Amino acid sequence: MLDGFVPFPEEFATRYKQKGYWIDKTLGEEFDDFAIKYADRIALACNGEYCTFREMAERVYRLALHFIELGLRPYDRMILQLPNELEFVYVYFAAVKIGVIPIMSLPVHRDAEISFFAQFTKAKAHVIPSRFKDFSHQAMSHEIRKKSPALTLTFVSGDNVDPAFISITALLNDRIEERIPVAALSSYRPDPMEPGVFQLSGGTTGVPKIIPRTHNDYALMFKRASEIIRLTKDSVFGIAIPVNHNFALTSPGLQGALYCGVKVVLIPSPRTDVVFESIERERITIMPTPPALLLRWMEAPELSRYDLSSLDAVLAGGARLNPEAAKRIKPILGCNYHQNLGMSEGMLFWTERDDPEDLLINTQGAPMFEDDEVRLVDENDREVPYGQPGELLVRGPTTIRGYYNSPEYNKKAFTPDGFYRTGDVACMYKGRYLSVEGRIKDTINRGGEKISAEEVENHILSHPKVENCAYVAMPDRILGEKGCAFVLAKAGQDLTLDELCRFLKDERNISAYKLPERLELVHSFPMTEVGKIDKKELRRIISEKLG
Ligand code: J2J
Repeated sequence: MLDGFVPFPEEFATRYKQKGYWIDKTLGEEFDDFAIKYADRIALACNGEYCTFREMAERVYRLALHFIELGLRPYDRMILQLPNELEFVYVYFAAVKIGVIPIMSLPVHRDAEISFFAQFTKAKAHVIPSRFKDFSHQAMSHEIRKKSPALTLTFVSGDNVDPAFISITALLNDRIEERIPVAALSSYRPDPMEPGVFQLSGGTTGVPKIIPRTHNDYALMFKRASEIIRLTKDSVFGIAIPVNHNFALTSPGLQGALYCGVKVVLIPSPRTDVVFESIERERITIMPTPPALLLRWMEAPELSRYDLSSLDAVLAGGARLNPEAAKRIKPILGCNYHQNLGMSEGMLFWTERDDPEDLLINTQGAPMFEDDEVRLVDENDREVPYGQPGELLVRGPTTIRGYYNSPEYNKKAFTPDGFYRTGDVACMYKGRYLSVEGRIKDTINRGGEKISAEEVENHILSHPKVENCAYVAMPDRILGEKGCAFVLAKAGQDLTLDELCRFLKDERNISAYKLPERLELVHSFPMTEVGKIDKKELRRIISEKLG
């Protein structure tokens, strides 16, 4: 078993298998099945390029053989940082096919995050675009490799590949299967009970937490989600958010769509015009989207210039959808919607199309499985009365039992009997439906992107002019929340937002989405009774200030 992985207890694993949730197939075997079943259909579209399931499989197997030849083996880790492009799909499935565990990082991650993943997981490979939004991932990979002895392979999509790195295009053009038969891949079969994918936690701690998803539970997740949202062979699935994210990859995402033989359109940018143009051209029927993007689409002046009549449903998740916004979806976009409450740790809730209006608008849905266990508890872990708000604790056949290699933190993040403490506050509503009412975890949810306050605070604290700081959410009409830094400067020092952001970006190398969008200089902090900075009060102060 992979060191640092917390397996499901025997008794639960047996039950989940007996009940048919887990079928002991690897994600690679799932891929083999749909690639054969839908061979001649179009699997992928991106920027006007198309490929069939057969072509996709040929490229996936070719890359997998190259990975083996280059020394990658089951359970090796690979940091996968590609954007929404065809190469992402080939690399992802090639990795899971031979049990190499992709770490689903984002193209916007920078040295601070990637170095941590490389060192913490001892990843062997880093997969990057040659250039993305004017940033050189290649220069970054060089720097990271100097600090990360295990990282010895960098794979690059696109052209102008550094000679020290490996070109994915060159691998795809080299017909290795004429030297080594594709059947050889079956010798590299991972155990479906072991982690197949490492997702990343939005996290509440100084460093991101790594979420090990097993082949068994990940496959269960995308299959059931694809039924709930009613994918049919005529659906066309559009992905405009980073495909690396759990929502876009597995809920039901890329994997669930391909499993149903559905064409997946990888949209390179969430920009409104790019998205609308893609919907019109590819006749997209269904799309996952955080509420922030959905609001932008609904308010876009160019909306009426495009034919979006193919849209059948949007999937709204990642942050709370305002009920007023929910009511406007059908009149404005002319389509249905499903709300979902998801988490990379596993459990997923959905509203369904035929749900009564009240549930559809006001709740984030019900769990997917009978064996999904949900508890709402008070601060002493006692269950709250039905209908009252409490912290959401979850356990079930898709929910992890521990973060990778984090035994101490796991004691806090999970109950002794294995429930994951989500940090979300929810109310139970008509049966098993939930509505999210808030959260107790110290994160900022910026349009669906989660930012750990502690992680950013640690970076801010390293600024030479900063004495103390607190990073909190401030309200934003479109994004829901943005980050506001309250800073107590050292005596006689002044600090501007610009100066702070430049430091965080250039010296601390953190991703742009984590940067504060407002700075409040203070002379002291409100404190709680136990002597901690009172963030609740800071959130109140900034909300009031912003009106
Ligand atoms: C309020 N908060 C929500 C919602 C997620 C599908 C969809 C989303 C994610 C995801 C995902 C919310 N209303 N509808 O993994 O598979 C907040 C909660 C939750 C956290 C998880 C998927 N939907 N949230 O967003 O790991 O706070 O996963 O605990 O990024 O997002 O974040 P993440």
